[in-house]
Amino acid sequence: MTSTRFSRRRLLQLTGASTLGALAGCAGRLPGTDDDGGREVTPRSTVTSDPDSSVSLTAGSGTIRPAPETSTTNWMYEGQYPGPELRVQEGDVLSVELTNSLQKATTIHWHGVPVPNPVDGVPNVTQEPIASGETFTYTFRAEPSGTYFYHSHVGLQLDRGLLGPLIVEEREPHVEYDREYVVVVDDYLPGEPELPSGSGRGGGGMMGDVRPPYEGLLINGRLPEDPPRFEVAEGERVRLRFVNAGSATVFGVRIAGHEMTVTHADGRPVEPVDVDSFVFGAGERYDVVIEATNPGTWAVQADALDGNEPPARAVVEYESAGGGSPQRPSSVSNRLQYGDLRSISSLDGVSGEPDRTFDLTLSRGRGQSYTWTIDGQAYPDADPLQVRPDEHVRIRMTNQSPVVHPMHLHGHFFQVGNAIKDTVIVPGHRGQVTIDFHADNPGRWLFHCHNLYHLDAGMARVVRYVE
Ligand SMILES: [Cu+2]
Repeated sequence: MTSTRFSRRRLLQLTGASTLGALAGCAGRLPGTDDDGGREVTPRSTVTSDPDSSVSLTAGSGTIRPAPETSTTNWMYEGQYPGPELRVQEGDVLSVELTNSLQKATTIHWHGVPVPNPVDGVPNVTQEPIASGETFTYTFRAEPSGTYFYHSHVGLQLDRGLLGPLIVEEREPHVEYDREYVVVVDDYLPGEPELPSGSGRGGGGMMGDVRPPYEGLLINGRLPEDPPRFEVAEGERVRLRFVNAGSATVFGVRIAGHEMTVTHADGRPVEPVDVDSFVFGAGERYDVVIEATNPGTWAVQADALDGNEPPARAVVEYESAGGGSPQRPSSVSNRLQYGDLRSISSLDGVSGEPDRTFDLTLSRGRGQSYTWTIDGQAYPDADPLQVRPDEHVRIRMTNQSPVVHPMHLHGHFFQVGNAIKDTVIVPGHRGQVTIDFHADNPGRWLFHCHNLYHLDAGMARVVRYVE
């Protein structure tokens, strides 16, 4: 956090209602109107008490060097990629003043944190995009604890490097550990991201997809030829907080010489489960603990399951090991499945039968252009999913495409099996996933695929609270 400026400052007045009122509604509907049988519910207001932590972030462009011989121009926060780690205690009020030094408008979304709607950072849904040269202050109570990340929610800016980790420390962890490292896994795209062209090979045919021209895979901003090193001492328990900040990559993660005990999924504590690998899609997070009982130098490896770039790497290095090249992980025999995850806490308001169910089909759009749809509609030309306060809402998804979709719901955690998460992979080839959530956070919340290209090509809906 060295270049992050902390200060106590007066909050900018955040008036969510007027911000919302100034904007056109989702799918062209104005808030507060009675179409589709409901008046929009006023969101929870933002925190007005003095912040416990105040941070200034500037979004701008600069040069990154992911390896000694490699450099490129990126967009980033505070001149760092990944952006500065924001770390606060559970329940603290965090205030982040974002200054936009880019030539394009931007926002920040606090991925996974159920913030009040006006500070959720979705352009034209919860706020106007922050114009070049302008500032905007996001203030919210950081809860519950967990491993999160923050990123731009405008267009394809996430794939230009506008991201960073957000750690909300628990007051009483349910697992013991001696030290921890944050592990941000990402795909590396030098240059400006763009949507594939619609037709023919460039669009991957009618049903499939095309991968962006990634030139590598990164851990904490490093290519595998210059991996970050995580020092450990023999006998320690080491917590690793993995964030998939990639824009279009499903990663499979392994650590040589050590079993991983998964302790948290998307920040929520789970009953510890031992595995030798896990898979996560864009936007998912897992915390694991390893026991440092096997001195040496060991690779942490993240393979792209849907790409053929060399795997991202980090190195776990025992103080006693004295360097040397790391040993590679062996083949996978015990990979984490969603069914292995058992949340320690329960989600209120989702027991029994739902009050409302949406059956949604995920698929590639028909026609010439590159589009991805939910029930045949491509956002923003798509109907909102209307819910009423306090409802138990179920969403059943069927994936009619051959590629996976990591689906993310803003503003809420959801139950999937026995886990509580905010992002879940829906497998390809008619894969089905059902999520349940409690409608306890009024506003307009994006529900979307976290493959950034699918999102930008329409795979999103707004969950809209009406009464
Ligand atoms: Cu998708």
